[in-house]
Amino acid sequence: MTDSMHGQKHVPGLLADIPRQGGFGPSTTKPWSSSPYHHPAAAWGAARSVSKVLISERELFAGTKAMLEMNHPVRGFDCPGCAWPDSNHGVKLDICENGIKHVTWEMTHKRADADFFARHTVAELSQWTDFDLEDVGRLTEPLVYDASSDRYVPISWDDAFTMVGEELRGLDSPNEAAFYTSGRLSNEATFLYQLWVREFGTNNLPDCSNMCHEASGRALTASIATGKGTASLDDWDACDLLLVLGVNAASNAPRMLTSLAHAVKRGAQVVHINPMKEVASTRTIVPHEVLEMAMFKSTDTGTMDVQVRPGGDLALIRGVAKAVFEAEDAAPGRGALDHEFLDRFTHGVDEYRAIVDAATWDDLTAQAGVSESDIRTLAKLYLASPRTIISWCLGVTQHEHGVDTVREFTNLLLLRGNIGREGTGPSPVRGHSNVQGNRTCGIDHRPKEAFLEALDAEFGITSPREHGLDTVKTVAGMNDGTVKVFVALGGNFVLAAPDTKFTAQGLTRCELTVQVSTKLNRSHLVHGRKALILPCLGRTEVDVQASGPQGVSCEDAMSNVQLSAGKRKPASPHLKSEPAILAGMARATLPTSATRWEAMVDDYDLIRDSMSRVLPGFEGFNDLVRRPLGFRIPQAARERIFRTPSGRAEFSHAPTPDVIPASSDVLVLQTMRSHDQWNTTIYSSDDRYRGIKNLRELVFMNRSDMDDRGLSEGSFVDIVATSKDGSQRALSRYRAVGYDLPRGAAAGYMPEMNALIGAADYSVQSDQPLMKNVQVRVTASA
Ligand SMILES: Nc1nc2c(c(=O)[nH]1)N[C@H]1C(S)=C(S)[C@@H](COP(=O)(O)OP(=O)(O)OC[C@H]3O[C@@H](n4cnc5c(=O)[nH]c(N)nc54)[C@H](O)[C@@H]3O)O[C@H]1N2
Ligand SMILES: Nc1nc2c(c(=O)[nH]1)N[C@H]1C(S)=C(S)[C@@H](COP(=O)(O)OP(=O)(O)OC[C@H]3O[C@@H](n4cnc5c(=O)[nH]c(N)nc54)[C@H](O)[C@@H]3O)O[C@H]1N2
Ligand SMILES: [Mo]
Repeated sequence: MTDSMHGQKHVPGLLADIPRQGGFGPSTTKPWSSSPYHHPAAAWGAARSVSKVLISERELFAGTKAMLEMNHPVRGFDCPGCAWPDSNHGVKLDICENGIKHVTWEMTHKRADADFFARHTVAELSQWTDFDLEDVGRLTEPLVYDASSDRYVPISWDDAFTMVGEELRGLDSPNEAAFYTSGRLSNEATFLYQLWVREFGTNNLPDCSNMCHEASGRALTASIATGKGTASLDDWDACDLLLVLGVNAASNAPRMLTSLAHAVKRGAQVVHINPMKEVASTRTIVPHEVLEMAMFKSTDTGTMDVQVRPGGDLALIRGVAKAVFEAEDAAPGRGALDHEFLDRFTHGVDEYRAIVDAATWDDLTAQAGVSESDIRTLAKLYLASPRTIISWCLGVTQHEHGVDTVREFTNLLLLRGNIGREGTGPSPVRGHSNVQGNRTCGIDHRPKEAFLEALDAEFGITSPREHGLDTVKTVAGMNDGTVKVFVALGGNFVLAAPDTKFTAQGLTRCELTVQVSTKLNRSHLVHGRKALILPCLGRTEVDVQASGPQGVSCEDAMSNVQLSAGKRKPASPHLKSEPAILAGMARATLPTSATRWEAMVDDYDLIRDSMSRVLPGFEGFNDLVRRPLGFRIPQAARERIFRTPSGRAEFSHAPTPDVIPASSDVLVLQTMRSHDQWNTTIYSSDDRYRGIKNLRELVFMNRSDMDDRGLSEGSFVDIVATSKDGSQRALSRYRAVGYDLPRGAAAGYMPEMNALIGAADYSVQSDQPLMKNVQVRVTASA
């Protein structure tokens, strides 16, 4: 490795670059192993894995009870595990392994209390793995960093709020502060958060969506004037063809397995498009079908697998469109295209057709990495299907051409009128349990004028109009000194963002960092000159305010909004709810504000009243949200009303991108989650469905690519990534593991591999970091 290697200097707070087994997860000296997984997804392995977590947390009974409360309409709380909707046919026990792990993790009996922080300096904690940090347990009281002892020490809530207020009011401009949201914040807390930030005077609201589905939002807004999917769970139950692209459903949206299995059972076609063959594309034991589980009966969850080249999805879908146009030419007006829909509701199909015609099969197959005959098979399925849904996740969005790709999905759907009709539509799989609700309720660094006008009218304020900073620009701003205060509502920014050392360096340059969190994590150790940790209630806990116990709401990936009320006793009597913490910081920042911060916290109904007047579709919010199954936010596009500038659904006309690396020794590395992790929270160093035990520092490769480099299974390798700006970043002594991946593709785990992604490596279409498109060279370690 060369001296020009980027960012080799160690940043305080980060784990030093010493080789260890287990990555940021629990360190282990047990032998690692890799062997193919041959069982259906979910199944008994899931049950065993759940009981391991429950037992290790000594929460078997409480955990089971909480599971039963989870996702119950009205009485229950919303599962914080993912954004997949609950069954809308009454309550089924559609619980999943990873939801249970997630909830148990929050309910732990362990505590990170003041005694703990008195015993350990920050320098010492920095040497712990991220697993060990979170494993200390729930935070119990507000803490402030004390530089003289290098420790976090207790501070009163009032003093903490005062510190935030004084620091913010002392800035030369409100734009010198940035306010991050991780997608777990409730709608009510979100609304207060953005209100505080805009009343203060900035739109600097970076969020985890900037790393997740920014591309989907931008693409769908441009095409059909809604930032969200239009399909509902009923549509999933009615469709004839499901195209599922770039998602590891068995690990990251396990309740989707139920929908996939039901679809296959009733004869629908389910096509999985992914460079990796994930277990969700084969079989599952439907999580809630106890009888099936007892009989070891599994159900197919896929009917076809397409192993696309990384980033090749646009070319693949364009190939399908090409075959659709060919079918139309072969039998004009016989139903290949939905002419009536195209004429009445869309704009730009002729230009689209011209682009598709001009694309050659040679080019499309090379870019997609899929043969013409496979693409034609896919097209046959599409032409034979009266109702089609296209669903996708990060394998599509975290690429350079994410926006164009999602727009291409919409193009394909439009050709056959697969929008605004039962059993059809685009259907992105969202990540965090309320990431979609956060956007709906105002977390947006590029807010729409109509929203700001309504907000200003409700509160008598003047919101700033200038667009704010997203995640990537916030990190740059911290580094160049233009962002001086960083507030995070949840999340683990330093590990979630790309270019770990650059992000860490940025955080340490801040005047003040404020982390509102439930558990200790790396972002508390990589802190500003002043730093606060403000501990909040978790989703499972009861939230009592002056008017009594409060509920909050969340929006799932299919626009359903439901009330969520925790039942458990809070982990500590000193915790505050997120709305209360936000109101406290807001009052301290805006002492003369006319907003009734205190009253809204006393009774969240008042927050919802304001929301009902500001947010379209939320009229009567307090009543709607108390309906047994909540409500679905209306979407014009579902009714075939497209509020684009032309008033029609817009075809996009993007060129076919070149996604083949210029140099043949470059691999396209994607950074993804293992089965046993939740973003930056790593439960164990296993990845069950990919057959991995006790290992996270690995790179999955095609076996021929390994042979070419003289690597055998488990060989130590160095991975060197070259950024868009030419700078290089490296990880050394990772293990090469053979996997069923196309040649030229590689995969490994986030957040460890964020060290490879440069600050310049974001999509110019979506501003999303290129987390699935890291250009690397892999060589045997010296
Ligand atoms: N248990 C659990 N659940 C979670 C999370 C978690 O960490 N743990 N995280 C939540 C969050 S915030 C999110 S955003 C979601 C993330 O859910 P996923 O999108 O499933 O997340 P990843 O693990 O990044 O997996 C990316 C998938 O895309 C595929 N892929 C990579 N490149 C390409 C490509 O070019 N084309 C195609 N077609 N596929 C590709 C990969 O092989 C992999 O299957 O899950 C949410 N749910
Ligand atoms: N290389 C690479 N990097 C990625 C990705 C990738 O695929 N590859 N994915 C990106 C994506 S999609 C996302 S969404 C981000 C995730 O980024 P983040 O949302 O920033 O990270 P999380 O790991 O979900 O946050 C975990 C922390 O949240 C806190 N927390 C948990 N529950 C609560 C709660 O109820 N309230 C509050 N206030 N705090 C709570 C705990 O302290 C916990 O340590 O990572 C991104 N980073
Ligand atoms: Mo996400």
